[in-house]
Amino acid sequence: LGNVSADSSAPYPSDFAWGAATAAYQVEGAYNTDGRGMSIWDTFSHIPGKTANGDTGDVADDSYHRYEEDIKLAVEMGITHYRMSISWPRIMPNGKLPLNPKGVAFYNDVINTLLAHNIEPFVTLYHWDLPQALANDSAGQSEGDKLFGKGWLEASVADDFVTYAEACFLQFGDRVSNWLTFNEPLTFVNLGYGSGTHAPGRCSGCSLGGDSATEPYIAAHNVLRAHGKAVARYRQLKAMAPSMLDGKIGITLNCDWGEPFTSSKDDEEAATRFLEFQLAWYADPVFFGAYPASMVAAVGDRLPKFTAEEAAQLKGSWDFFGLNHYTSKYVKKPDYPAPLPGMGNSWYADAHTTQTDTSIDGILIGPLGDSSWLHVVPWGFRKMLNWVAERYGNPGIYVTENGCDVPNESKMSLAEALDDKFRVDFYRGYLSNMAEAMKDGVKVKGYFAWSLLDNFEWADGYSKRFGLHYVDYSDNLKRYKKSSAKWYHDYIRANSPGKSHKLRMANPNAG
Ligand code: GBH
Repeated sequence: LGNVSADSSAPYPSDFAWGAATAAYQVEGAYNTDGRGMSIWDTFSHIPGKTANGDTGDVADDSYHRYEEDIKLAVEMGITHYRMSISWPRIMPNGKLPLNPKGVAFYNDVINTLLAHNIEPFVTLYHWDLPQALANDSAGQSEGDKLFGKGWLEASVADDFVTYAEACFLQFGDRVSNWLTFNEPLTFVNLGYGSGTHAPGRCSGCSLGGDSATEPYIAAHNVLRAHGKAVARYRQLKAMAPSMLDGKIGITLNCDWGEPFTSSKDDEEAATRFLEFQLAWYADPVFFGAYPASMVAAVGDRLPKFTAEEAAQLKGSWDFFGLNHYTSKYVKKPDYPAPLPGMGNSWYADAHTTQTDTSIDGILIGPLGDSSWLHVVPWGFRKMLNWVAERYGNPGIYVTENGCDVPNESKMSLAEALDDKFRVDFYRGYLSNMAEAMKDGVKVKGYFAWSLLDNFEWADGYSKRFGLHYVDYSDNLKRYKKSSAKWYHDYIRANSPGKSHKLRMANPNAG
């Protein structure tokens, strides 16, 4: 594996959060156990043709029943923090009150088990599994409307989300110090309402209905409204019960780094637009209370407007910046005027950029993982972190996801897959660039590897593996340590001057 030594001048503070991440629908399985309701991902993954090999999250890693074993893997790896998500329909089968006591009990068990092992839960409220029942509430005309309702297109879903968030704060908030409202709205909005490749499968021309010119902007708008309201509610509750709730809250946003294809002004502006259309679309409202000017100009009337009250609520609705980052692209200005000819309006056309994987000299930006979108570009991570720090006034940043899949891993023998040198190189490169960014002055407070273990990779089903641990889907879901898990363990140990993060107490009486 090569030598793992402390990144000597890496200024990891003693309370740095070293973690790994998962998400409920990707690992839990037990989709109809103990009163769990259906989510739009259950419905979507059961439609033939929507996922690779027709895979679903019905069983996934069965972490619902095997969470103790998974936490043991986390303990053995030496992480201080575990990022997990709560399944909304597991604790609210109808998307609304009342709560499902068995669902609540499950998350109490997970949280208490983590704390009993000195691992802090870092909890995402929404990692894409909208309760199907809410969708049904608003059923409309098209095939997709009937199946899914309007989901995030419906303004009232923001209020349902706040009810759900409040229930989580009250049930688990005495033991959870860090909350994330949403995971990657860019991804579930663009793929769910722009390209139709994720639930609820909508786009212009999609059989389930949709309108890629308007719906992504409407869905994003409602997600942002929901975020603003949920953060306001958390702060209200915190003020009322400071001894019970004294945590921090934020949102986690994903962004690929955009490196200008040439040093021309056109390409530099295109690269900035590329970053603004991904990250600033969400982060500007959260930090500044307004959409980026480039989007206001390009999207025009199709971009909804915040009321003065909403803008004020959104502005400052963060205690830290949550960032998911995987890869980088070269970006250039297309040689046609916006929008893309023949494509009509869409987020892609509005952004008016072209992405390429090869430089002007014909050199690949970085080795390709198993997924066609994932090139390994460690230096892009350092630039990405610096860009966030500069634009948003150097906030504390948690890198809430970073990781890769390995070319052909799913086709390898078990022994070959466990020897994942490619992934070790990925982490070595990205972590050393994160350390460089910290030396540049970026305030990184924590880092979460995606993922603790192989899991249901959305539309790619089980055909892509991002885990530090291997899950044998052909042999009773047995877990194995990959080389990368051992390497990460050694890296954490070499770079932890001493754990000093504040731990809450497990509460055996909760629930
Ligand atoms: C994350 O998304 C998710 O949060 C996590 O659940 C997931 O398991 C993990 O990454 C690994 O994928 O197929 O060309 O339409 C990462 C950001 C954005 C990467 C959407 C893939 C799809 C490109 N993702 N992108 S494409």
